[in-house]
Amino acid sequence: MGNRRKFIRTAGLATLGAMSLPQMLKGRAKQYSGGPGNESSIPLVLSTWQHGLAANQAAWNVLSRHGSALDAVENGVMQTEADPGGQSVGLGGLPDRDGKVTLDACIMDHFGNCGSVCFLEGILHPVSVARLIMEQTPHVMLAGAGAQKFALENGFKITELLTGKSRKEWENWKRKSMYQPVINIENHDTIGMIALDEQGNLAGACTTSGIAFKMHGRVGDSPIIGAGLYVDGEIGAAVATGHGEMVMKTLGSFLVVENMRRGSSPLKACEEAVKRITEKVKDYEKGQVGFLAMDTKGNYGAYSIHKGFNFAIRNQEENELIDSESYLP
Ligand code: SD4
Repeated sequence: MGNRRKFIRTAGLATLGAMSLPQMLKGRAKQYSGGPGNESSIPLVLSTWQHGLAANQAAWNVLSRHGSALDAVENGVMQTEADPGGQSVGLGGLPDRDGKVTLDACIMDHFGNCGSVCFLEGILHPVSVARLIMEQTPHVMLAGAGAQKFALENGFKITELLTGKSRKEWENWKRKSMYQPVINIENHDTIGMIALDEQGNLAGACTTSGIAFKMHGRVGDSPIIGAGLYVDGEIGAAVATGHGEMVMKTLGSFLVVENMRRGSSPLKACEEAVKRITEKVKDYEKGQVGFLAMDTKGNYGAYSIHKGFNFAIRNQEENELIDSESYLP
């Protein structure tokens, strides 16, 4: 890794060890300086939202022991899937309007191998099912009952994912039966993670219970390769979070990677993809979308429609939360 390791950073980040994890969780995100020079040392892992701090740490446990980016992103997002406190991912996720927790997830490596599950119920680690589909079937995506059958046949167990807290929130929601998601509140916290290992290989994973109180059967962007996640081992990787329909209409993560292919920095590439949404999607200001990207050299960037999106970075020196730039204040 020697000559690939770079220590140029522009985000002004604190060194690891200066804060405990609980302190970091309480702390406000730093303002991200943006620009093409956001270069980090590698290995490096980035993920969406505050829960990314803990997820990144799980990924770092793999990367720091010379592990692959693919193993790191799976291990990283599994941490979030198993955390009952997060109400947009796995255990404890808010259900759909019928009271069912239905999960979407995908994973992709630097060769372009990918696997995905959608509308999956009762399985704690959809990302691992996605990886198994990638590695052991001729397919990319399995849905619903078929995905669950495949998981059970391969040793996964049924887990009750609806916690008391999420059930109560669903029951309260049903009383009002309003479907007006609150930006950065009700529908955030999908985990999208991208990592670059010391071999210089990229991988990404994305996992979510989707938009709270969605229609039963609704599938968002997160399991759609090119929408919620895209990795091109020669160019870079990107993940999306937020209002999935807007991401799907513009194939957001693929667009971010294609923008990088044409020479945009990760930050600029994310900004251009957000601008595409603002140009093509009606009422875009009613939803939030954030993109997070890195290239093969460890340059990274993030951009969202609304202020409020942040991401976590973990490398040798730091484990920190950073505010993304945004189109709207
Ligand atoms: C979805 N994109 O299902 C997901 C939700 C999300 O942060 O990202 N929340 O539309």
